[in-house]
Amino acid sequence: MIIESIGVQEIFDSRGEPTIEVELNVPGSHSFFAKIPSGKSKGKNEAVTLPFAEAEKVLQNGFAREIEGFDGETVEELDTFLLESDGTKQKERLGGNVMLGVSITFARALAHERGKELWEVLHEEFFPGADTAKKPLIFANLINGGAHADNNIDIQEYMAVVETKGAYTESIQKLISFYERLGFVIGEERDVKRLPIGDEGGYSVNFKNNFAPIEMMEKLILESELGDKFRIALDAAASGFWEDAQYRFEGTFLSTHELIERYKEYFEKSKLLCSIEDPCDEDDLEGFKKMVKLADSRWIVGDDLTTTDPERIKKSAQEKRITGVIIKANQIGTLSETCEAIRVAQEKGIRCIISHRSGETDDSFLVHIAKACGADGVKIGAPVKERISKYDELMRLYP
Ligand code: 2PG
Ligand code: MG
Repeated sequence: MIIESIGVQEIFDSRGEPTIEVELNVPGSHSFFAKIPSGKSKGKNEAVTLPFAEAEKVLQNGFAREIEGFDGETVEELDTFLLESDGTKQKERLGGNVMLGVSITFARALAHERGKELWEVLHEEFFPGADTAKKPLIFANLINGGAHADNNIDIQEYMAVVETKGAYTESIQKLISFYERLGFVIGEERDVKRLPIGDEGGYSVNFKNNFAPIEMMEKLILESELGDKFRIALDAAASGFWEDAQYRFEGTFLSTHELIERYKEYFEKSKLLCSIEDPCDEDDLEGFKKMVKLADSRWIVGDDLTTTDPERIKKSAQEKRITGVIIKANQIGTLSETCEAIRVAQEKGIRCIISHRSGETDDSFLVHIAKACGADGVKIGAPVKERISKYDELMRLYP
């Protein structure tokens, strides 16, 4: 597959923030596109995101010419070329967002040439033994707090975790009804008709404390007789409330030990709480370790801690800081490294959740990564706006 040219356009994500779309042209007048999402609560070690104007400059200042005429038959060949051309630790020269756009469009071009889907190309190259029929759990963020919302809640995300045995259509229908019902109950309690919505489509209102949203979701799940299909997960995104080596939580400062005591209470009070992402700050490694011990069979998931970096995931798994990991391709910047991160996690027995960003586009490449590797979960936000494309793609890819 020969690359004829590449280009970059400015587009806007679900938060109305600028991001980029990459275009790749191959001989025969075929063009392929990739829209890159963007995050707000980022890990320190994520690949650099270049703003559109700088991304355009990178192309004009030589990279567009450098890549013209590239010829390769695998995603890895292309990514090796990109990594060599960038030559920096955090993709400062080319930008992780530009590199990922080129990586995805090239994989899409290979898929087109072979008459295949993107997920098939990734499966064949990176995960030949994986079970592509395995249905990932859906992690749908229904109540937003932290950096993603304008309310008094410190925890960033309260998610419904939906298990699908039959067709996705049915479980997604149940999720939509549940999301609406939750909105109705929250609105009725506060006597408001239109509820404010956070960055990922979840309701963004005040609660009496950080546990109250769990309580409300649990009550509603049980009342709706969904207790066998729905559970609850949190993304604490604790780096967001870590200040001077303490956690600012419900208006007071807590030590790691005190914060973990709160989570312990949550586990005791909630039967359905099954997973906590980034329960501690990304540098509070001992905190993560204690959480894994406390959590038993519940998942302790790394995101800011691990930043889709194979080395960081390996270390975190070996040190028993996590039992699950969030995979976000734009945290690392190429598909090959993303797939390597998944392979490392799978080898270490760590669950993989392929995730969106808070600033999403209608590009659904994450669902293809999930199917290619037989992921344990997909994290895609509430079933609204740009996120609907991910739900649609789930239904299409797992008929
Ligand atoms: C997270 C994500 C997605 P952001 O923290 O897991 O939910 O948010 O894209 O802002 O990092
Ligand atoms: Mg997170």
